Amino acid sequence: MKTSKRRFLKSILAVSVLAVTGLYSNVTYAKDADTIKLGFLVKQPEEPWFQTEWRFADKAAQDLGGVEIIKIAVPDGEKTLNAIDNLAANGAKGFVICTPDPKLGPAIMAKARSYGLKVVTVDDQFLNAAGEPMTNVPLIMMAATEIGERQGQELYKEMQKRNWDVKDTAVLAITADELDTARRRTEGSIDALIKSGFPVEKIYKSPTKSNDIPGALDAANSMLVQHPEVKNWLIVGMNDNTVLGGVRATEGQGFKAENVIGIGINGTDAVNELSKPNPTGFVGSLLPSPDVHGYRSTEMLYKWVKEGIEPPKFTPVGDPVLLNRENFRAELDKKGL
Ligand code: FCA
Repeated sequence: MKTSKRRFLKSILAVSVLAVTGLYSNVTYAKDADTIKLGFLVKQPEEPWFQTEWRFADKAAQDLGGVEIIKIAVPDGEKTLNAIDNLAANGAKGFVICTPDPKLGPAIMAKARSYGLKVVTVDDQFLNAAGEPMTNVPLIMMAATEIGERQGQELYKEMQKRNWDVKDTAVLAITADELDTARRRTEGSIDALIKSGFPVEKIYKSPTKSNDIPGALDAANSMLVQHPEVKNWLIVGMNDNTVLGGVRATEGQGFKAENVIGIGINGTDAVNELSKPNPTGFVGSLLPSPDVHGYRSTEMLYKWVKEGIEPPKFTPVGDPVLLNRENFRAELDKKGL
C-alpha cells in the first residue's frame, strides 16, 4: 500500500515536471519568435553622445518589451551597407541610423528597401543625389538653428561678464558646412553674435576636415596664426569636440583660460573637461536631449514595425540646458544621464 502510494506520487510528480518543462519551452519559443529585432547604427560610437542614444534605445526596448536592439558602429559607407546586410540576415525589421555621411542616404534607402527594412534617421539628415534633404525619411534631431543661436548668445554674455573690449576680441568659428545640422548650428551662433552687436568683420571661419578634436585643432591652429593681433577669442563650433579642439589650439599657442571662451553643444561630451580641477577656456556646453533622441526614435520605429503607425517626417527636439562647471553633475543627474 505504502509503495504503491509512493509510486503514484512519483508519477504525478513526473507528469507535472514534464508539463512545466513543456510549458516553459513553449513560452521561450513564443518569446523568441515574437521578439522584434531593431538596429541602432551610429557614425561615431566614441562620442558619449551616441553612447547615450544607445543606452536610451535599450531603455525604450525594455519598456516596450519583446524588442532587441542590435547596436552597430558605422564609421563609413562600407560598414554601413554591411551592417544593413547583417541586420537583414539576423531578421531585423528596421533600424535607426545616424549616418556617417548624409550623401549615403539613397544607397542606404535602396538597400533597406530591398530587404523591406524600415528606417528612422536620427541627428543627421540624408541628402539625395542632388544634394537636397531627403524629407520623406523620418528624422528626429535637435533644433539646430536654435541651439546655435543659444551658443552665440551665451558666448556674448560671458564676454560681457568678463568685460572684454570688443576691439581686442575675435570669433573663431570652426565650421563643417557639408553637414547641414552643423552648418545651421554655427550659422545660428554667428547670427546671434552679430545680432548682439559683435562686429561681423571679426568673425573668422575655419572649416574642419573631420568632426573630432584633432580635426578642429588643425582648423583652429591655422586661423590663430593668421591673427596674432587678437587678445581674446570666442570659439564657435557645432559640438563639444569641435569647440574642445579650438580651445586646445588656443592653449597650444599660449593663450590663458581667461582669454578664451568656448561653449560646446552635446553636453555629454563635455563631462571630462568640466570635471578638470582648474577651469579652462571651455566654460560650458548646451545639453540637448540624447536620451529623448535614443528613446523616441526607437519607440517610433517599434510602433511603425509592430502597429503600422508611420512616424512623423520631422521631430525637432529643443530646450537645451546650459551646463557649466558648477551645475553639470546635477543637470545630468536630473535627466538620468
Ligand atoms: C551630429 C554631431 C553629433 C551630435 C549630433 C546630435 O551628428 O556630429 O556630435 O551633436 O549631431
